[in-house]
Amino acid sequence: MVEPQVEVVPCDVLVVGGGMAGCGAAYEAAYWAQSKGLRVVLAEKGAIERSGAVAMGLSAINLYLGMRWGENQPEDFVRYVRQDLMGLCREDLVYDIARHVDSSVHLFEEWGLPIFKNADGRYKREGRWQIMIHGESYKPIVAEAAKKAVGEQNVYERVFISHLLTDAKDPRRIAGAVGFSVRDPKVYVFKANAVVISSGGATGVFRPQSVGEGLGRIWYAPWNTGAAYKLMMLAGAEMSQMEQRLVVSRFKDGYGPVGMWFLLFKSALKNAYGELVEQKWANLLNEWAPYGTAKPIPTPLRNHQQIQDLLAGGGPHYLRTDEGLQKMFADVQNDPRKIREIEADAWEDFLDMTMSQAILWAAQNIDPAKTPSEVVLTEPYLMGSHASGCGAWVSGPQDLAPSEYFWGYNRMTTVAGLFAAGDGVSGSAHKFSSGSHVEGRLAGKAAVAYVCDNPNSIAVDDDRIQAIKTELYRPFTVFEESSGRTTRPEINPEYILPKQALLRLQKIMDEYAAGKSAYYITNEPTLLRGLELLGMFKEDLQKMAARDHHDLLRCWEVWDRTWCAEAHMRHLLFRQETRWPGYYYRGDYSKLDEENWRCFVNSRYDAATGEWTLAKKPYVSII
Ligand code: SFD
Ligand code: AMP
Repeated sequence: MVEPQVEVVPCDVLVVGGGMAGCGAAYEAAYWAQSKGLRVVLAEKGAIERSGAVAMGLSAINLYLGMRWGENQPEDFVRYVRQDLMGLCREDLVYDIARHVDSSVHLFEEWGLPIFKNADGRYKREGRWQIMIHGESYKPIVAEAAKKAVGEQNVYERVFISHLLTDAKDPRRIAGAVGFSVRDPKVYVFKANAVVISSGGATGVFRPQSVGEGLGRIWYAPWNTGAAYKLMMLAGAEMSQMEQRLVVSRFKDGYGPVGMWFLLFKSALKNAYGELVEQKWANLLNEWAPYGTAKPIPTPLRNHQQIQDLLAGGGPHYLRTDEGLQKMFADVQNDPRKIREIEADAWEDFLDMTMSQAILWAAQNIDPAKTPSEVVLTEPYLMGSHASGCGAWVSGPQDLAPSEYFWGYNRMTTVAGLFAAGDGVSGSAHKFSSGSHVEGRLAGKAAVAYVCDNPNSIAVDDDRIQAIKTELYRPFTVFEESSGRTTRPEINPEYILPKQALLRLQKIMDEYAAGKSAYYITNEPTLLRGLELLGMFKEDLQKMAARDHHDLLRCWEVWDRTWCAEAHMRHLLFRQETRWPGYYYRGDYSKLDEENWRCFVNSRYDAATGEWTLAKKPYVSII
C-alpha cells in the first residue's frame, strides 16, 4: 500500500458536493465572500460539469412560480407541498424557496439554458409548477457559473468527502472535512469555519428492480450514496423525516420519469384491462382524509391506488402514451408538421434526461404514439428534493420561521457552522433542480454571514486526522493482509468486497424495511430483526477490502448507505402510523393518526456513545 500524502486546504467556507445545491452555494458564497477577502472552496467526488442528479441533463425545471407574470404565489406552493406530503412540511423553508426560486431560473437562462417559450414570451409550462427546457447541457451551464465564481483553483474534483471535523475545543462547532482522492494516494484535510453540505440524496440503499447486469440502472443518481446524511449524522446534527422515503412511478426498466407524460401529453395510467386506476380506486382516498379527499391527489396516494390495483390482479399497468399522443395529433388536425413537433418534444423528454428509456423503446420496437408503455413503482430512495423530505433539521429564515424553527442562520443545522441544502435539507419537498440551486444560494450566503460573525479560529486535532487517515485506508490494509490466502480475489473468507457488502445491505433493507419485494410493508418485529441484522452487517464492514482506489470509493459509499439505512429503519420504527401509504405501510399501525403523529420525527446520533435519540417535533403552520 502506498502511504497517502496529506494536503491541508485552509478555507473559510467549504461546499461539499458540486451538484445543483452545491453550485448554487458556491456561486452565492463567492459573491458575498469577495469583498470580505474570504476563500470559498468546493469539493466534489466527480467532475462538476457532469456530476450529480442532473449529470445527464433534464427536460423540465419542476419548480418555477412565474411570479413576474403573476402565475403563482409562494403561499400556493406551500399549500401544494403540504397537501402532497400528507400534511407535513416545513412551511417556512418551503415558502423561502418559493419566493426566491424564480431568480435562479432567470440566471440559468442568462447563462445560456434554452427554455421553451410560448408566443407571448412566457415560459412554456408542462404543469402548474413545471416548465420545459432543452436541458441536455443544464449541468455544464450551472457548473460553469459556479466554477467561474469561486475560481478553478478552488474547485477540488474527484475528492470523496468522508468525514466532517468538529472543533477540538467545541464538538458542537464545525471545523472542516476530510476526503480522499479517488484517483491518487492522497488525503485532503479542508479546514473551514463553515461547511455547506450539498452532496445529494441516497440511492442503492434498497435492492433495485434491475439486478445482475442491469445493476445501477435506477431512476435517481447512482453516485448519490447518502454522504450528505451520513456526514451530518455522524457530526451530531439533528436529522428529520428520515422515514419519509420516495417511491415514484416510472417507465419500467428504463426508469423514464412520467411527469411530462402525465401533465403535458395527458397520458392516463390504466391497468391491463383498460381500467383507469385513479377512477377505479377513487373510493380508497376517503380512508386518507383530509389529504385523500383534497386535490391534487398526493403522490403517495397515487402510488397507493396503483399498488392496490396490482394486488387485486390488475397488472401490468400502462401509461397510455398512445391515447395521449393520438388525442394531441387530433387536436392539431393531424397536421404532419405539428405531429413531428409533438413527437420531437416527446422523444426529447428522454433524450435530454434518461437516454436509456429512449434506447429501450427503440430496442423494444415501441413507438409511443402507437404502443402504451409499462409503468411500475420504484424501489425507495432517500431524498429531500422530490416528493419526499429526508435530511437535516435546519434553522429557517429569520423573517418567516416560527421561534421553534429558528436559531440564527438560515439553513444552519444544529451544529454551529454546518449548513445544508438540496437533498440534504428535510421537510421542504418539491424543490427539484431549481429549488435545490436556490437553497444552495441561501445556505451559501448564510454561511458567509456566519464566518463574518465568528472570525475566531477553529482548532483541528491532529490525532483525529491521523486516525481518520488510517481508517480511510483500512480497506487496502485488509486486502493486503489477506489476499494471498486464496487464488481468486473475489472469494476470501477474511474479507468482503464492497459490491458484496452492498448486495447484502440491499437484501436486508428490501426484506425488512419495506422494500419493493415486500410490497413496501413492514412492522415492529420485522424492523427490529432488520436492525439486528444490520448491526451484524456493520461489524462485518470492518472487514471490507479494497483492491484499488475504485474499490476504496465503493467501500466508503457502502458506509454512507449503511448509516442511511440505519437512520431510516429507526425512524420507520418510531413513527407509529402509516402516513404515506404507497411509500410504505406499517402493518401494525395501518392508518393515518392525525392526533398523535401530525408532527416531525427528529433523531440525533451521538458518535461518542453510539446512541440514537428520537423525538417528536411539533408542526407549526404559518400559511
Ligand atoms: O422529473 C459528493 N430531478 C428533476 N428536477 C427538475 O427540476 N426537473 C426534472 O425533470 C427532474 N427529474 C429528474 C431529476 C433527477 C434525475 C436523476 C432524473 C430526473 C433522472 C431532480 C433534481 O435533479 C434534484 O432535485 C437536484 O439535482 C438535487 O440537487 P442536489 O444538489 O441536492 O443533488 P445533486 O444535484 O445530485 O448533487 C449532489 C452532488 O454531490 C456530489 N457528492 N461530493 C463529494 N463528496 C461526497 N462524499 C459526495 N457524495 C456526493 C455528487 O457527485 C453531486 O455532484 S424528474 O424525474 O423529477
Ligand atoms: P416526475 O416526472 O414523476 O418526477 O414528475 C415531474 C413533476 O410532475 C413533479 O412535479 C411531479 O410531482 C409531477 N407529477 C408527476 N406525475 C403526476 C401526476 N400524475 N399528477 C400530477 N403531477 C404529477
